[in-house]
Amino acid sequence: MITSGDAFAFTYPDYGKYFISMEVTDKYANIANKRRTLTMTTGEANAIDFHILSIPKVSIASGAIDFFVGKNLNNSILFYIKYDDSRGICYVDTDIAFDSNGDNVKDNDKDFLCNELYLKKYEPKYESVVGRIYYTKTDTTSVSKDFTISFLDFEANLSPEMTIVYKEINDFINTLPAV
Ligand SMILES: [Ca+2]
Repeated sequence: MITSGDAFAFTYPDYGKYFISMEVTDKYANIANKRRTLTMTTGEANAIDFHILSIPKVSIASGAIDFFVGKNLNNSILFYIKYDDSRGICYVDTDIAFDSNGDNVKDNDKDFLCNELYLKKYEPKYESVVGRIYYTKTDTTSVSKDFTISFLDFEANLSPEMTIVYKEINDFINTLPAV
C-alpha cells in the first residue's frame, strides 16, 4: 500500500496479530522505517482455564498467548492472571530460560501467583522470551500453558548470520520440554 498525506486507513480481514512495516519518505528524500505489531482482539482475554488482565493487553489467537512490549513501557508488563484457585495452585514463571530462585532449574520459578498483581520488567537479550503459567485443571491434573513476550524495540548489533544463529538457539531453548 502506497499513500501520501497525514492519515490513511486499511481494513484487515479478521481479528488477530499483524505486523506492520512502514517506510516514510519526506520531501527532502529522508527515509524512516518502523515495524510495529497490531493486535485486534475480540475484546476478551480468555484463555479458557484462566483470564489474563495485563498492560499492555495480551493477545490470544488460536490458543497462543502473546505479549508485545517496547521501550515506551520500559519493557515491563503488569500481569494479573485471574484464576479459580479453589481448583488448586496457579503460579507463573516469567521466563523459563532464566533461573530466578537459584536451584539450577530454569523453568520451575514461582515468580508470582495468580490472582495477584505483578509488575515484571524484562531485559531484552533476545527478540522474545517464553514464560509459563502452571495451574490445575478442573479434573485436578497439573498442567501448564506457555506465553511469549516479544520485544518490539529489540535491536541487537549482530551480523545477519549471527542473528540467525541466535534466533535458532533461542527457538531451541524455548522448545525444550518442561522437566
Ligand atoms: Ca529455578
